[in-house]
Amino acid sequence: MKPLDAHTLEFGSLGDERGQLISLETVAQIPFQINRVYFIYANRDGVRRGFHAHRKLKQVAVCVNGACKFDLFDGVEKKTINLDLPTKGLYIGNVIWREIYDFSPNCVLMVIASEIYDETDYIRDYEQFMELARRFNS
Ligand code: T46
Repeated sequence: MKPLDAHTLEFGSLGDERGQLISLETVAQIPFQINRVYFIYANRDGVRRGFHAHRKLKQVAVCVNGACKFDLFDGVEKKTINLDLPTKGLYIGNVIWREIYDFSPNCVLMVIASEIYDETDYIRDYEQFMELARRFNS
């Protein structure tokens, strides 16, 4: 059985007397070629997002401001990750169901992606996800 393909990453901050700066580069900090970046912010109170997996896409999520939580499930193993620091990233491999919740009012969630946007890469149907996950993750 494969372990759940998601883990946290620790980013070094280049701080000086003026403040902090974090640089994220392909390979050095991000374990794939970066092809897209998007931001999620101004979420309504109590909202949950995600509810899908990806066939091919790999991503790194970072709360550059505020905090939120990720529930991850590969069809066998579950993990909950609390993102609450700009120095903490979450790498998520493919065929992993994700739900994102507990967004703080000031949360800005930056997501770095390995591919450009492609709706056909999404598995939004839970039964379809479970069927693929059984083959892919066990
Ligand atoms: C993920 C979690 C963490 C685009 O047109 N381009 C894009 O790059 C993205 C990410 C989305 N969209 C469109 C698709 C929908 O019409 O924006 C709308 C909202 O996207 P979605 O409902 O997929 O948002 P979330 O927050 O449920 O999921 C997003 C990402 O889509 C997903 O890959 O892992 O954030």
